[in-house]
Amino acid sequence: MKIESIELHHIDLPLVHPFETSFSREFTRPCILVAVHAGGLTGWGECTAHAGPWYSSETVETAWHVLRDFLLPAVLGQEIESPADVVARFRRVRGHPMARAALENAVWDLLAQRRGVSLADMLGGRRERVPVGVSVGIEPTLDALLDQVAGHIAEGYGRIKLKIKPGWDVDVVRAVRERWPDLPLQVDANSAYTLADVPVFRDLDQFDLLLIEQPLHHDDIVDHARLQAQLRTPLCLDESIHSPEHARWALDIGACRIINVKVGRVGGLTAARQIHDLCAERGVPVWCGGMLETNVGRAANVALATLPNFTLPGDISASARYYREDIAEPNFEINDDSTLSVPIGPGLGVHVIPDRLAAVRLRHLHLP
Ligand code: SMG
Ligand code: MG
Repeated sequence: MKIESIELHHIDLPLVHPFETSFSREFTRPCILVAVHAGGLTGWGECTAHAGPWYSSETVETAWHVLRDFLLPAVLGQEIESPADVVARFRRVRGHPMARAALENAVWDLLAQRRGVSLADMLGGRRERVPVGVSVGIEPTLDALLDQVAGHIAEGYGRIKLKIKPGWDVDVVRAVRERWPDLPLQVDANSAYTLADVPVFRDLDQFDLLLIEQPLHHDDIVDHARLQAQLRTPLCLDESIHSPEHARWALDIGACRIINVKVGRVGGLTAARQIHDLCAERGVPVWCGGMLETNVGRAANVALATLPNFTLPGDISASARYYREDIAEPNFEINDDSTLSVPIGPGLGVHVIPDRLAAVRLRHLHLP
């Protein structure tokens, strides 16, 4: 189908609770939403880049630039029949995976709508519900953290991820483990440590964690392989994996035993599914990471997590954990078995509410 026009919406949504990691404290979630128009249909994609280059080198501004000046011109007015056509047109662009993913994923939604199938069906997923957990940020005090964890368990979440950083690690994990001895628990350091911290990870190794996520440098696999060799707990890479090639290199050298797949970080649903397939072949479990998405990005994550090798719970919590009023409906709710239900409508299965989008919009572009 011929791509007739594309819109970029730069929005900023207030979070219901500040989210602190080893690198930043976020109060709102700025992001770009991409709308692709063709044949009377509109496909939506979300760019997961944040305001500053803290989680990754991409920002809202770099993504806006690359989308407007390079990616939109590569598909506007073109005949696109499959996501592979978009991937082929983006091949010349190095880096900027979150910008590429936003537009590629909007085309997936568009093409799924045209076929009248859900995005999960189009990806080849099988599940009707996907297992999820909640990622709990760093809190001002240990008591405040324990209250947060207790609240999320009461809401129905069966797996908790704790953000850690030097000075907020072993004691925090011990306190949570003592109070909930059987809770499926994992930690995420967002690259806050070095190999000099091996003793910290030896301590964390005693707590029966599901995994330790991205402890070392954000681009590293070599030091992670050295650390993994000394630990019983599986390491899981997040920031270090930007493509299927990165995933293969990391697995080849034993840098991790699990991979966190984020559609934005790896450059779109096509690459995300390739990483899923590679890991399935090698017997390596994957799970779907989160970037505080709106319901647009959340719906894409839920669809991705229906693939069979997404065997660990995703960081895909219910909409209410993030926003008082999302820009798209319906909201995702947590089921009593710690899952989210997969939308069955065509495409993403959520629809953007124009008034809500306009109310939080900072900038708008409609090309051509
Ligand atoms: O969407 O629930 C969510 C957040 C999950 O912890 C989460 N994401 O490194 O995995 C990660 C972080 C990145 C968030 S950037 C502020
Ligand atoms: Mg992470």
